[in-house]
Amino acid sequence: MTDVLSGVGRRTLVMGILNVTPDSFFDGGQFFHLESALEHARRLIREGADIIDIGGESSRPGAQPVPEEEELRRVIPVIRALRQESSVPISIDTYKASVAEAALEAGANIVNDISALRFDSRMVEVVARAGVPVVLMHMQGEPRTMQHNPVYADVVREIKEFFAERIAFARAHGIEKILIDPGIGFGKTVEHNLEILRRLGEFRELGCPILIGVSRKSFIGRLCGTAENPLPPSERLEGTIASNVIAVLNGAQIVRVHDVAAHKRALAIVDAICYAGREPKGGELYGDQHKEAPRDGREGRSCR
Ligand code: 7PJ
Repeated sequence: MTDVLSGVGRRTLVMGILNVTPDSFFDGGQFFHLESALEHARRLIREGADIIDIGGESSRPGAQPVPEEEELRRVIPVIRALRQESSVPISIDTYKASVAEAALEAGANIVNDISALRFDSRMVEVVARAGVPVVLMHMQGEPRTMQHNPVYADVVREIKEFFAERIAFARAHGIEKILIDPGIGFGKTVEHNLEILRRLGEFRELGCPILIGVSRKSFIGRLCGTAENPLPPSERLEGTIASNVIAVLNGAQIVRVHDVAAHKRALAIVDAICYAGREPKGGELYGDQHKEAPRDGREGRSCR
């Protein structure tokens, strides 16, 4: 397979979420069994997903860790079966090196690590050896406790410093294809999430493609409802699209979503406006990462 992310910088890529967990907050575990997981994957592909992100451990706030054998039992059969019938790029959403390794062996093409290679010391070697792209996501704390009073002096500055260190670490171990993700909802208040989306352009200075995951997250429920009575996840599509449009305007190149069809339509418009007649620039394609970094991280896309 050629570079699975060759579209980056030419249009916005859509990563479709496939949760293979009994406790996933939105799909409520309905895709836990192999056949229903595959059916959902097929639907995401039909709707135009550029990447399928498969995860076997819920990382929603307060979630308990899943034992390695259970995570393997959930995701590996799905990856193997999906790879049999489709060449769609598959990313594995895990922070466990053994799960990433087995997933890559079963046909996955990208490692999406919410811990940015920190939780499992072997992960960096697994990714480096496979030569695949990695998503480095920022999180303050750990899923079980991360929403207990997260504090930052300057949320964007601190996440940028975190990325600078993590990118250097990954490169020092021979990883070349690096995506960054500020980790919306992972140890962040509603205000932190909003500030990250507002100032997302500042992350472009780091020279790595930016991935964003806002899909149906709780800040949308709170803003569309109230803190005491948030809009439920099933009602958060419009807020999700609004957030993703802003993220793309501010430099996100990949959006991680539950609702692929709706985003393909919305992004057809956004991309027609923002990507028109535009060649990929530095920081948007691998290999160009050190060339022509935007001088002012606050500047928007070409449409501004
Ligand atoms: C994210 C993720 C995210 C990346 C989850 C959920 C919680 N991976 N895995 N970015 N979120 N890279 O989908 O609500 O935001 S699990």
